[in-house]
Amino acid sequence: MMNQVTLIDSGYDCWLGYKRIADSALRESYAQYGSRFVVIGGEGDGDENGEGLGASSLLRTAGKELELALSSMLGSVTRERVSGAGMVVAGTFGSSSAFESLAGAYEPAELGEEGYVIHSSEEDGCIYLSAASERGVLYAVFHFIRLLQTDQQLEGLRIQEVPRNGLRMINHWDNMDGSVERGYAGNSIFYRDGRFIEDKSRIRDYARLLASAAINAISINNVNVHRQESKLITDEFLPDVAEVAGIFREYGVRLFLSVNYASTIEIGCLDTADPLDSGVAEWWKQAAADIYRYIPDFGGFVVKADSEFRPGPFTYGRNHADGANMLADALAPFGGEVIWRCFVYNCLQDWRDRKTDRARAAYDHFMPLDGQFRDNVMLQIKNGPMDFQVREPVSPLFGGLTKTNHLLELQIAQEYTGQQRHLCYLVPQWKEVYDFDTYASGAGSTVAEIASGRLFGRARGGIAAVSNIGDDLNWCGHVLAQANWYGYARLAWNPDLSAEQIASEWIRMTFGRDEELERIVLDMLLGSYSIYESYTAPLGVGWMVNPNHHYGPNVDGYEYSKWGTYHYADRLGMGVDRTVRTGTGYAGQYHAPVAERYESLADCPDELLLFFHHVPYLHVLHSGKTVIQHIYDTHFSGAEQAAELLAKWDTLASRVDSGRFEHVRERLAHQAEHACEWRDMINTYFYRKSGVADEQGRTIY
Ligand code: GCV
Repeated sequence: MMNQVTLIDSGYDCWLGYKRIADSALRESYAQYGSRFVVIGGEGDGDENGEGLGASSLLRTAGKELELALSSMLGSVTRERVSGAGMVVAGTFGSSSAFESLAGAYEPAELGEEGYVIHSSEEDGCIYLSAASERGVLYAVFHFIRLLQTDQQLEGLRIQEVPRNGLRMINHWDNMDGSVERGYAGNSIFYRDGRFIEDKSRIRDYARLLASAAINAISINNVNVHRQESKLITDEFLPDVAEVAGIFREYGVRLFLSVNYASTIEIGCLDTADPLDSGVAEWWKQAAADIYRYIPDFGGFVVKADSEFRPGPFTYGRNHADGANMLADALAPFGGEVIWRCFVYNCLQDWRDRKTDRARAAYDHFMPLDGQFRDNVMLQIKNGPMDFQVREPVSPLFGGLTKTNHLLELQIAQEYTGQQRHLCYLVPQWKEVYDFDTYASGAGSTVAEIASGRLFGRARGGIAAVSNIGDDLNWCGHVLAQANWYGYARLAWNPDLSAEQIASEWIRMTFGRDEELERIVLDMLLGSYSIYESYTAPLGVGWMVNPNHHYGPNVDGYEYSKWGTYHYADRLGMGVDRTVRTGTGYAGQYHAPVAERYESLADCPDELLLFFHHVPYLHVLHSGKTVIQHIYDTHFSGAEQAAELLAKWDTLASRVDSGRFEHVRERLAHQAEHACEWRDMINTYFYRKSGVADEQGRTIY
C-alpha cells in the first residue's frame, strides 16, 4: 500500500478507508462477533481437525482484508487458527465441518462459482462467511465488511447473494506511453514510457478496490492498439503481463488484453490478416499458446476491428464473424474468450448525405451475423447506438441479437459527461439502460435480462465498462466520481439495486456515518445527471461539444464533420429524422411497440425527441413547452442548479476533511462557471438561429 502520509485527506483509500467506529455501543456490539476471526484455508491454516488445506491466494487476501478491517474498525482483532464460538468464520463449504450448520439453510449448488452466504448463528454466536468457491468467500468477506462500514445489524443475518452477471469487467484505454485515451485522472497506473511501471503497488491497491465490489475481469490496454501495445502478447512483455495477471489473480480478477487485429502484419512476419488464411489462423494459435504458457488463466482478447481506422476483416472482404471466430478458435483450447466490439461505423461520412445514419451501423453490421459466432465469442455493445452521449436510446442490438453471446458496454470515464470536472453520477443513466424493455420476447425483456444472457439462455453474458481511473492520488480526478466506479460495479453484480441505495452505501463507506453529510451528498449525486443534461445538449440530440477532446460547448463542433454526428439545426427547426416513414429508418430497428413509440412524433418521449425527429422550434412537447422554450428553460435552470451544487457542498466544510473538501469545492466551482458557458452558448446559438425570444425575457446574447 502507498505511504500513509501522502494519503491523508486525498481520497486514495476510496471506499475502503476503514475508520474506527466512533459509536462505542455499536463497536462493542460488533466486537461480540468481530473480535476474533478465522479464515479456513487462508494463510496455510487448517480446519479444526488441524488438517491444513494450504494457503490459497484468494483466501489469504480474504484473511488480510478481514484483519485490516476488523482491527481498524473495532480497535483490535485476534486471528484464530481454528473455528470456535463467537467469531467470524470464513471459508468454502467443503473446507470445514464448521459450515455443516449451514447445510440445511442454503443450497451450495445455487450459489454457483461466485455466490456466497452470510449467516449469523444464534447457537454458537458465529458469523459464517461461506461459499462454494474461494472467490465467493472473498466477496462474502467484503460484503461483511460493508455491513460494518454502513452500520448494519449483525444479528439474524441470512444473506444469500448470487451475481446477476457472469462477466463484470473493466476496460482500460491505457497506452504504454503512459497516456490514457479519454482519461481524466492523470496517467496510467500500468505503463510509463513504453514499458510497465516497475513499482506495482498501485496496481495491487487497485485490484483490492475492484475485488471489494466484485469486479472479476479487466483488460489493461486501450482498444486502439498501437505498435508498442501490439507487442504485449510477445515474449518481450508477457513476463510483465504475467506479473500483473498474478496480482489481479489474488483478488479474483481475470486479465484480458486488447489485441491488434492486424498483429500478423504488425508484429508477425505475414503480409495478411485475412481471417480465412491458414497462416494467419496458425499464427494466432501459436500466439495463444505462448500467452497461456505465461498466464494459465488468461481471460482472452478484446478486439476493436474495422472501427475508427483500426484494421479488421473488412479489408479482406470477410465479415466480423470470420474475424472473431478465427481468434476464438485460437483461444478455445485454453478456455479463453474473444470480446469483439460492435462499435463499427463509417467515420468518414459526408455531412451532406442525410440518408446514411451512424446510429444504424452496429445493428446493420451485426444482426445479419446473429448465430454465426463461436460460443467463446461475446459481442460487446455500447449502451447506445452512437457513443456514450449524455442521452441516447438503448442500442437496438439488445433484443435484436438472440443467438449470439453479448455484453453491455458502459463508460464510467466521463468523456461526454463532464470529464470528471463536472459532477455527474451516472448510475441513474445506467439504471435506465438496464431497465429498458426491448419487448424482444414480450414485456419484461429488459436489457438487464438480455445482457446477463438469461433471456435467451446464452451461456455467457455480462457487463463491461471503460475505466475512469488514473494515477491521480484520488484515482478519479474528482473524488465524487469514485461513486461512478463503485456504482458501476455494484450494479453489475445486481442491476436491481437503486441509484439511491448505491449512493448511500458509497457515501457512508467513503465519508463515514454522518446523517447530514449523507443527506446533502446523496441529494447532490442523485440530481447531478439530470442537471448535467439540462445545461448541455437538449432532448437527445447530442454532440454539441468541441471536437477531439469533447469538452465544453460547441454547437456546430461536429455539424459539418465526417463523424456522422449532426443536429441539422436551421432557422426553422432541428433534430434528426430517424423514422421509417420519412427518415433514416433507424426507429424500425426496434421491436414493437418500441419502434412505433419512437416513430410517432406524438408518442416519442420528450427526452429523445430530437434523436428521432426533426421538428420546428415551436413544436410542443409533452411537457407543454415548445422545444425552444424547453432549451432556454433547462439551460437557465441547469446552470442555476450547478451553482446550487457548490452551495450545498459548502455547507459540509466542517464535516469533510479539508483535503477532500477543497478538492471537490474547486471542481464544483469550475462546474458552476462552465455551466454558464454552456447555457449562454446553447441559448444564444438557438436564439440566433430561430429568432424566437425567451418568454421570460432573460439574458441571451
Ligand atoms: C478508444 C469514441 C472515443 C474514442 C474511443 C472510441 C471507442 O470514439 O472518443 O476515444 O476509442 O469511442 O469506443 O473505441
